[in-house]
Amino acid sequence: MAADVGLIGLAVMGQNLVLNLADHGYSVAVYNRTTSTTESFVATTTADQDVRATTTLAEFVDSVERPRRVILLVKAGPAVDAVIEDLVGLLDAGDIVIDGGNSLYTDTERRVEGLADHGIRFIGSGVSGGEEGARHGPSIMPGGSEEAWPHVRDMLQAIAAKAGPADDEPCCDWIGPGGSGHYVKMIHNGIEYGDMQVLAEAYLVLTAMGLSPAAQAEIFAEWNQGRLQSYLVEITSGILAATEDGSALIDVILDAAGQKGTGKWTVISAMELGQPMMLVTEAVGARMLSSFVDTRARASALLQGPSTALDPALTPSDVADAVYAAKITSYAQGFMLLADASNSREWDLDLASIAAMWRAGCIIRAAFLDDIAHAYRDAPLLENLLFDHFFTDAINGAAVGLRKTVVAAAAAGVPVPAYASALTFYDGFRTARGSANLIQAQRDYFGAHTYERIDKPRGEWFHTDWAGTGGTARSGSYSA
Ligand code: 2AM
Repeated sequence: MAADVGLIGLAVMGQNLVLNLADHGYSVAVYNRTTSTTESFVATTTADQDVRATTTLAEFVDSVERPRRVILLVKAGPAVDAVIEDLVGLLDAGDIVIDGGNSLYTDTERRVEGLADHGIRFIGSGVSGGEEGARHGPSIMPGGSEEAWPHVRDMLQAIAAKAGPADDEPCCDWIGPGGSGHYVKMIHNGIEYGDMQVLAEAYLVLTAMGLSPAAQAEIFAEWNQGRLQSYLVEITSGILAATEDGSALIDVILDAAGQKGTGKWTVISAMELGQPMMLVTEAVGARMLSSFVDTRARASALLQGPSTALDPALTPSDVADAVYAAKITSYAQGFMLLADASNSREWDLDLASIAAMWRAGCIIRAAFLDDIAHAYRDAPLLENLLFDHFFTDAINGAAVGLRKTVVAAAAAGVPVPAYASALTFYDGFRTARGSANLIQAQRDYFGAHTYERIDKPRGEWFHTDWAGTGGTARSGSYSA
């Protein structure tokens, strides 16, 4: 009998997804470019895991039941196109290809259209949760060819993480057309950059308070019991508790952060859409600055900061508020971007469902995502997360500690870009009349870009001959 599903690409994510599928009763045909990997992997599976090795793509395709369901977990980029090109001639119309790798959403968009020309239904699915998630239940974000969804729904929901009060709500649902599945995964990763930076700043401020990594591990463990409960807070506690030869391991790790680009792509998309995803932008920038290790060492000898110590009135509870307020701000920004992307690309994203899918399995999983899911379930067209009454109250409360933390950190010269950015966004957002009137006047002064007036209807544009030397010509204008 043919296998229920096929999977190509047996690196660690692929292997773990195969085992997850097999544990849920699916028979899986597997193929990998390097055959020895296929053979050694299949040799490790158990008798009750129905995993079948194939050594050529033709044999692989022949061994999967029709309409075929073929999952790709090959290296994102040209490798995905290469495998698709080889597959196209072997598959039949109606077959389904699911790319579960970290593809860029614009590539997915192109592949959905390209394969539709061959009658092949293509799904680009974000899969989050790392190796452990892939093995025991990731968050799965499928998008693309919607008529394929009924054929893969049960399978993907079976292997996904489960959330909710009874742990029976799969963290996998249909995202939308085109590249929307991979787009939502990209935003997940961008938000993850923000969450990590927010916690790294807590570590820096608590360190400036004189708290040892071991003491901080306890604080993070305590935070993990309340509103900050999340996978990243939990592992941060474990990281700060870890020792090597009796000393904190964190103290010997080089402070130069790596990145694979999903944070950067999130920021690029936000810029393109004109959305102020400021906290994640700072998080990406902070990683970039961290990589200049030698230059920073030279700068530390040249550039002076304040000699003031951190304000002793600042407490770990203020820092907890800073973490919470910064997180709320970052998610408000992330959901602004998702809402805009949904509108401009006509994806019709269900924001409540996306928040619900991130409750378990993925790296940003957190109790707090339940609150976001509630907010958008109560009001699908919510203009902004901060307008939901729960979050309005939450940020009004936590902004006090955030402000205290930013002030204390700035006075002592401790860099907290994510907190400062969150506070700036918060203050800017709640300022009904800001300073852009001056920007508009400057633009009109040097470039005759015109301005609107508060005493006239929106859309009426005025120009002033500021220096008394200009003509009456006006420049064309656009709004970002
Ligand atoms: P490999 O074991 O033969 O290298 C992650 O790199 C996965 O993608 C691996 O399973 C790898 O196969 C596969 N991969 C990378 N580039 C590929 C390509 N051009 N064609 C097919 N598979 C590829």
